[in-house]
Amino acid sequence: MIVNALDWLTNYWLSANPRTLVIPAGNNSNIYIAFDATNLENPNYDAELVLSSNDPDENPVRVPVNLKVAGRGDPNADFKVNVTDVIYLVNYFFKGGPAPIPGLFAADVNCDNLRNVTDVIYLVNYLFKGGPKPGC
Ligand SMILES: [Ca+2]
Ligand SMILES: [Ca+2]
Repeated sequence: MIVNALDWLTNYWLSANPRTLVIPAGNNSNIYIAFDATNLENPNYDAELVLSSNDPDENPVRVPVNLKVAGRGDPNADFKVNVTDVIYLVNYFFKGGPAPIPGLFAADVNCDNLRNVTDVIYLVNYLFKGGPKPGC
């Protein structure tokens, strides 16, 4: 019988269910890992899942975890903010193009809870005129 426990530093964006389980020898079980990017503004989040057990050969097992968040100003979700995002927003606002991939919040570049041409201007100012970066 192996007793496993999954643990990590406190990360509100990463969760596991169950966090502790008992697996009889010769069997297996699933642990469901969930990522939640709600209210995350930074592009990268790192953590390490640590699987502890009573197995003397494999204790603990460490699994690096990385979450990339496509945020405001990155409507095409390529994790870069550049002129292609300006084009994406112009297409979305004025030409019936696809909605921002990460969600509609990505089009609200200036965080005023509106999605319109001022967001395009804000993004152009950031990219080409040293304006403030997208985000709240
Ligand atoms: Ca982008
Ligand atoms: Ca806005």
